[in-house]
Amino acid sequence: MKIELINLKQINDQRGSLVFMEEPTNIPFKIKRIYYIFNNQNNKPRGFHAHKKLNQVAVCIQGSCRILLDDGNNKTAVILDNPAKGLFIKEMVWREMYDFSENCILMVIASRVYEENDYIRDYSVFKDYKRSNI
Ligand code: T46
Repeated sequence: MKIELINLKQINDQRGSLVFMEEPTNIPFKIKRIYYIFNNQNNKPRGFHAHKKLNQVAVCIQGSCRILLDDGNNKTAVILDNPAKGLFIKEMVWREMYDFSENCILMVIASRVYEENDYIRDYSVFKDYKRSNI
């Protein structure tokens, strides 16, 4: 599937670097929530779900990890290892995160508040949703 990476502007000066995320400049939805994933234990993978309505941008602000995206037909994996690169993860895309570096901090910008009933955590249910929405 097509991977959409967002190049976030990195502003460097003699003090260091700064990256900003702002709607609509570089985030394509109204930002409702921010969370981050860190302290990964024993390289345990995460994710293994899709969202019915949630759109997100994931940025590895420290270290690196891989994210596999699956639209129901095709799977593509991408490495996130740059704090100025955002991965746009649209609704109804299955995601798996793995290969976390020890220092990885994965920050996620989300279009909706947390809603457990927006998650599809069963891959066969995800495939059924995809089939019924063609
Ligand atoms: C996603 C990937 C990239 C909350 O209470 N509020 C929140 O905003 C979030 C994100 C999670 N939680 C709770 C729900 C679970 O009890 O935190 C626990 C861990 O969440 P989950 O197992 O869904 O975490 P991941 O890493 O598998 O998935 C997360 C996001 O949940 C998900 O939306 O797309 O990161």
